[in-house]
Amino acid sequence: MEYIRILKYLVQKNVSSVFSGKSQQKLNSVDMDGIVNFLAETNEVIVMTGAGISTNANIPDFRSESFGLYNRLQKYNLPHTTAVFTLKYFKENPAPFYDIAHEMYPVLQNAKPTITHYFIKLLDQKGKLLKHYTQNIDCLEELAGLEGKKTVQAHGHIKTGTCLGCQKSFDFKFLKDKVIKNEIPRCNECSETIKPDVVLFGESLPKEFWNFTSDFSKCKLLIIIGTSLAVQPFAGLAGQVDLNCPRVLINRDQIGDSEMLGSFLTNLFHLNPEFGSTSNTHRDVFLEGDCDKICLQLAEKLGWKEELLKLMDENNRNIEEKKSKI
Ligand code: CNA
Repeated sequence: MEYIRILKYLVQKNVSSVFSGKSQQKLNSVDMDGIVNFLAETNEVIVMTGAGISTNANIPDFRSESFGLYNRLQKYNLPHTTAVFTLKYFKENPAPFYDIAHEMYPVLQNAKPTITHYFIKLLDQKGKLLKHYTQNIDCLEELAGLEGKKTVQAHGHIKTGTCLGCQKSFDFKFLKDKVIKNEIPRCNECSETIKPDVVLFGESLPKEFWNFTSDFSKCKLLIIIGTSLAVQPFAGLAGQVDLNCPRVLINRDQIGDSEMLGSFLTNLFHLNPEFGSTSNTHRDVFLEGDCDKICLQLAEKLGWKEELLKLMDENNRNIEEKKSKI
């Protein structure tokens, strides 16, 4: 282990110095103000998001210490923590997955987009958003008004489900009605289990995801929000931008600091940003804290705060009105 740590340090230092020798700093300052000034002048922004942008909508993420879903899985006596979200285990025993879904569906149904979702929508309104790549399955970006073609839902979504047997498709209402009654949704044709169209571990990602090279090669600023960047291949997208492209992480926790070999390889090939590292200071900025607070701060510094709050207020009122008519 010690050997790997030393090797990792030497290789990182070496690779970083080679890159930093050729690197061109595009930010006036490698901090929030540098990002704000750069963003004011830049279009072709890509935003990568994870479950952290929806925790303020009361939707738990995976890994947060008290609130995260992983913490609630002990009672299922699983072979390993993530088993409930793997295709193999789901096929053998969908009950724990649907037990969690039973708890989560009412939350998902009532959730409203957060300031962060509206900040992404505003980036689009300002003509700055090239694409939003999300791991989230809650579709809150859509509820915030972001057009479908602007988002790549890399891990699928909960809007539909598919029968594992005959592949028949089912809508959200069908699934929700069963899940809320604590039933496992079964196909009305062949009686096989229906799986929501979320990507479980062991499944391939949707084909829109695999067009990432054309987006990421154009990217001028990468904003990563509310994710532990622990899930591949999504996490590797962070390494797909140009070596000089500024990257900002807005997150409650520092990430990418694992001693695992997987992390060693991703760092070696610069797949993951080195936020907070002293060896890669010319382009990576870590803004630590709650993403809604930080997005609001960014909006204020950009002179967009009033617009952001108005957008959120009006849209949330429309959502309420639509729900009251259902
Ligand atoms: P994760 O591994 O749970 O990481 C979430 C990260 O967000 C952590 O680093 C937290 O510290 C951080 N965070 C949490 N709340 C905030 C906040 N308010 N402000 C700033 N940072 C915050 O989740 P990832 O998205 O990285 O993992 C990928 C999984 C989670 C994907 O496969 C998703 O499908 C899955 N997931 C999605 C949802 C959703 O759709 N809302 C919910 C739960 C899990």
